[in-house]
Amino acid sequence: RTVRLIGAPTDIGAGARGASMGPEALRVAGIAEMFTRRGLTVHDTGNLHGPNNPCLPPQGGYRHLDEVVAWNQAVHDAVHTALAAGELPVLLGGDHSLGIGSISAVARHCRATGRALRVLWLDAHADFNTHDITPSGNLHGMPVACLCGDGPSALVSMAGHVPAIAASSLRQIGIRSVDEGERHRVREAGLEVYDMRYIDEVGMRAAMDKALAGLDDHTHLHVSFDVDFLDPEIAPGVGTTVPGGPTYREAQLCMEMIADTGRVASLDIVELNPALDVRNRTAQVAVELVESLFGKSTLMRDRG
Ligand code: DIR
Ligand code: MN
Ligand code: MN
Ligand code: MN
Repeated sequence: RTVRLIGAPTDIGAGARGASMGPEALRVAGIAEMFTRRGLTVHDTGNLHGPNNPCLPPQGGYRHLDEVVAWNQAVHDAVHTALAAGELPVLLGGDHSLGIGSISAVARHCRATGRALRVLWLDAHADFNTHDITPSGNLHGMPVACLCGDGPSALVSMAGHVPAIAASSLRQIGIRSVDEGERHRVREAGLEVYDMRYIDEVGMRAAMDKALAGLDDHTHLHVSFDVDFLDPEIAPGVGTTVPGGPTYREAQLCMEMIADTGRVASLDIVELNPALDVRNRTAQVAVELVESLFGKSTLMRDRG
């Protein structure tokens, strides 16, 4: 299997600057060498190009909408091309608004090949805001809403099908920051959310058993890994830290259980912000966890 690395060096959808340095920090932390160790062939296509960050205030509830559309179009096309070539796309972000282009391309590929799609959204945030309820105007707080059909038409219809994904194909894990208006929308849409309280009460194992239930042999499993999913103690290099996240071992178990399904077919690694990191430690942790996601395990063990 060949992994295609796609760098998208932009922080256009975020509040803090610096996620634009994410792709290179992940390469410096050895992401390509890690995939090679896992027995995969690595095809690093380098970085995509797009508009600079103009650092403007929101207009009509969105900051940098045109620029976010341009970056997402580039990401959509690159991810779709990788899938069509039979490679496994790994998006090196960049902020999480890029999940719109990435996941809409994955969904388009699944529709064309008649496969079911399951999206695992690992994040401290629900990313389900809309222009009328967003506290920030930052589009990295809106990708899930856009994918489910709520948002500006250029983003919502990027892959030619609205909504790009059914809300029922999504599972959110690690959530611990949901804005007031967003909370109501999450409830109304019936999103399946395994928040930190749920993980505290039943444990990561039971939470992941539920999040991974119902996959079949043909399901395309997409993992959208917002690095702020992790507790800031182990992952300080993100723009919007939220305390009370998964520990190293909880996160590793989460990744190991996803790996056990054998269904991972595309991945986003987003929101890594090297400007806020300590000696690239967060990039290193992200690479270690992705190694578990691709099947690194301590012992040989039976499934189940
Ligand atoms: C917040 C922050 N909910 C917003 N969102 C973040 O601005 O919409 N998402 N950081 O990753
Ligand atoms: Mn090439
Ligand atoms: Mn996010
Ligand atoms: Mn987040």
